[in-house]
Amino acid sequence: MIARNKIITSLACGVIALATATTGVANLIVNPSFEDGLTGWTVDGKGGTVETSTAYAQSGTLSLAIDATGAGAWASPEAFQSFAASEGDEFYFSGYMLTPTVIPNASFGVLKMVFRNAGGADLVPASVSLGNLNIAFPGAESDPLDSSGPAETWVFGETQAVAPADTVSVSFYLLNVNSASSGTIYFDTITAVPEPTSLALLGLGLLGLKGIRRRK
Ligand SMILES: [Ca+2]
Repeated sequence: MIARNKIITSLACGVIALATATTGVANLIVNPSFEDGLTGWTVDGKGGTVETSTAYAQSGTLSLAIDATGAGAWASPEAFQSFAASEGDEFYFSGYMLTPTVIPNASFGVLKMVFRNAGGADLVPASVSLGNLNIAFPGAESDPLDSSGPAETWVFGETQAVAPADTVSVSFYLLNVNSASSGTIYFDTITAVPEPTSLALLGLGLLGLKGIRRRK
């Protein structure tokens, strides 16, 4: 009877762990809403600028403004965060993008997940279950905010992908892919989480159960 109670306790812990997983506490991104300035983010304006702005905010009072003005054509200003990763790891990446005016040319904003090997080369994802697979510039991308998108509206983007062989890192990029130095795209409320979180925690719960049975 005591052993059975322990098993029930263990199951309860598993349920609590699952409940925790579904509340989204596992966001890898540091400062995901830009309320702490650029803390946690690596930025490169590539001739344009990358800075926080109060002009628009999807959450809090700040967003990230990536302004391509001054960047040459297809020099794409960026902000990103990187983490250790291994083959078979799966990640979900999402966030919001906004353009003040309808984009007038081939420029676009996009969220892009890039896996790399120990040599720093970009790897083609093993699979992409949400968003779009890019083989030419390897990575997993959200649908873009482009000339077909609305102005002054936060547009949600997401992608999910599995790391291929030789992966040592994953990077989560916010990009203003700029065809004609065409201005600012705003980003806010960024999420990157390992998937499937719930299954991994369920596995830990079952391991716990096994241990209790052994000790009995
Ligand atoms: Ca914000």
